[in-house]
Amino acid sequence: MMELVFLALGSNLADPLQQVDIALLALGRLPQTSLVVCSSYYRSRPMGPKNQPDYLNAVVVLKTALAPEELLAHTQLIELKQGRDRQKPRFGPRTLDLDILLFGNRMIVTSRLTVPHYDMHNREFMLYPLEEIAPNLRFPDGTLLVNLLRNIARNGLIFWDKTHRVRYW
Ligand code: A4P
Ligand code: MG
Repeated sequence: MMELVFLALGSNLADPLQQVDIALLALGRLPQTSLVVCSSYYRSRPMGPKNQPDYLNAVVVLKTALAPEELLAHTQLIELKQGRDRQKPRFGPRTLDLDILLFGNRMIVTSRLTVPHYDMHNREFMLYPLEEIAPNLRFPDGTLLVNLLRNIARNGLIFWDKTHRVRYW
């Protein structure tokens, strides 16, 4: 069975634009998986320590027959290949972060995976890109994305640059 997955991308080191472009290519090549759409690229203020660069954030939709933990293994491998250093401090800068936001309508809690993402409802850099590609989105608990967005300020969230807009595959 193919499921729709929403994945968040974040980068604020080593040329974020290139990091995210390369990650999209890698995601498009995953087994039993296809890319459906990617949001615009956004520039966001760092959450956590302020003495780090702005982030490039985006959200993509994948269609996959992989199991959730199989997909996680693949996304972690992509992070590692792109120079991700897991020793760095919590909320610190990173070359590439791939977080699974939603996996179909499933609620998953294992030692390795919590889906929906535990903090997405507080993060403007996840919710606004989501709104761009799935304005009518409803979460597994019934919450509507538009209702979450009412309480979340943009906090300086802007487009990364003029040339990046939604792309469909
Ligand atoms: N894990 C559990 N659930 C999931 C999931 N839904 N998706 C586990 C992905 N992984 C999940 O992740 C730690 C462990 O979480 C994994 O081993 C996996 O089994 P990680 O990627 O190694 O650690 P992390 O992402 O650095 O976690 P941390 O430190 O909690 O960082 P956050 O919460 O992801 O925040 N500011 C802006 N503007 N934009 C950003 O994107 N990102 C962060 C990182 C900080 N500030 C930011 C941004
Ligand atoms: Mg992560």
